[in-house]
Amino acid sequence: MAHTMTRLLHQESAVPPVLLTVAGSDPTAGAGLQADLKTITALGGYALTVVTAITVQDTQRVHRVVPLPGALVAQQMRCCLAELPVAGIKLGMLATAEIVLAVAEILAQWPAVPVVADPVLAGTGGGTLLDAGGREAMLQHLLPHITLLTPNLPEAAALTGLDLHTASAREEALARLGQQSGQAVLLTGGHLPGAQLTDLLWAQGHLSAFTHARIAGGPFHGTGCTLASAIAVGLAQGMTMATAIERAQRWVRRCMQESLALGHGQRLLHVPQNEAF
Ligand code: PXL
Repeated sequence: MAHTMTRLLHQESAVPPVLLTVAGSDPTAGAGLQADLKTITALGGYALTVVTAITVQDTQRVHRVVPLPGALVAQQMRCCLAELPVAGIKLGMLATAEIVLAVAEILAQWPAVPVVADPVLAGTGGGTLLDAGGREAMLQHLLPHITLLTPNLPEAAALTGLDLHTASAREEALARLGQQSGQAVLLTGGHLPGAQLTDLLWAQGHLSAFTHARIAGGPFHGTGCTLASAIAVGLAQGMTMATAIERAQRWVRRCMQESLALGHGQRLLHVPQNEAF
């Protein structure tokens, strides 16, 4: 009887879309692989988690980064992709040029799977999370395989070499990165001052703006990882890019509102309890 019930429950519940996140471990679980796992699960996906690096950090700073060999990252990805029905990939901290190149090679073999990439260069409180060669490798080899790139302002400035203090420079940066990926780029506006913040989407030459009231009380740890993961789940669930972005922004804002000041530094994003998204 109990066995039959279990079987019925399994049959009746829809199979969640499978998301593969490729990211660094953050032991505070505000950002990184742990943030991805929380968001993907909460929004109705099943997360496969490929580790790229171990970071040692608290809420104040990154103390140490130990990247894994590129071949080991590639082997984890290949093993998951060969067996499991991956409907979306999220890329976070890739740590080294070697890992970036290994990941790019695998993405080239799975062109039908949408890829959302957060070009993680540094921690919220400092600390280098991608080596100098990695940046160049990302531009040349990774971007062509990416469906949506989600840089924040410092990341877009570092990737383009542009000073992004004016709106026209920001649009120029978006167009440059967009043309290199050929698909879409979302430039997040949280680093700009003001009571309102605007995320700008470049998609096949068209710009659109998403404006929200700023949530006070930061700094927050994990906003970039949480946003990119949430968008990846939405795309895997069949949402349009704009709908996936809007749902992800609502999700990040709720996680910011629920964030916890557990240490002495940044607030850790936290999953709202018992809410449907
Ligand atoms: O928020 C960017 C980020 C991504 N991934 C890992 C991190 C951080 C920030 O500290 O530690 C593993």
